[in-house]
Amino acid sequence: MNSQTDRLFSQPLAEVPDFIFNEAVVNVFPDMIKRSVPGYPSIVENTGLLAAQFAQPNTLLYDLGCSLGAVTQAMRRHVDQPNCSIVGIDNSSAMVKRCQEYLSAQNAMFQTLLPAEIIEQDILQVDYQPCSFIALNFTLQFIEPKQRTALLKKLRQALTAQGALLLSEKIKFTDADEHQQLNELHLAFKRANGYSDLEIAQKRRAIENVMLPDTFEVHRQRLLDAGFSKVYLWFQCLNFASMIALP
Ligand code: GEK
Repeated sequence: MNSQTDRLFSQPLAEVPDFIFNEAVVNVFPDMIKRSVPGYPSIVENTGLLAAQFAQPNTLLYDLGCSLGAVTQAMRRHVDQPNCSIVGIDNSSAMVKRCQEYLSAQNAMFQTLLPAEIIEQDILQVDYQPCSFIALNFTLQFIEPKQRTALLKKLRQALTAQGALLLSEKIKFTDADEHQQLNELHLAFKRANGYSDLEIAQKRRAIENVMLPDTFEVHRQRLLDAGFSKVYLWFQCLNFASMIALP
């Protein structure tokens, strides 16, 4: 269960295939996401606090695209409401298997934790149950753009009145200079974390067809179109942002 250093793109590849969340990625995932996503540890930890504020008794909390369950683990530690439990969902079987192992390890470390179940499923196919908190932490960007509004509408319908949806994403910018400068800073962040220019270029090629970011304005409007009434940006670090949407 030891996590390894991400060297997946360190050797020149004749052809770079599209990125998939397979076992090789699972083995390096905690290292990869920390070295690639500015602000990731702060977002995860604060998601636990946000979930604690919005969680209602007798409801579910969802962690959609849960990967190895970092957000699920933070929510389990912070949320303290009667008859609440967490459902983490991911469509990568390798992620789900490792996530379940991580949660068992967490069970052994803490005495009181919210119950959590991890399910292998496409988040577009889920029959969502009444829930008070939904985390989409860097997952919507992997959903086909034309499916995004329908998914958010479904989530909005499942959300209870006092609940909230958290959406974290890599973001684009309408202003070309702002876009370029924040992307340059992101490259600097990756270099400072030990990624070579080759690794950065090959990863970019692998991800460009599967991860499709939007601007904050597009996210905001889409959330409003899906029936949310308010959208707040609560965190931004370079070109990565997290927002809260209220019913
Ligand atoms: C974290 N939230 O550590 N259905 C279910 N899962 C999906 C789907 C789908 N349609 N599409 C992609 N995924 C995590 C990080 S990672 C972000 C999320 C990243 C899953 C995919 O298998 C992967 O585990 C996750 O969404 C995206 O807080 O790697 O940049």
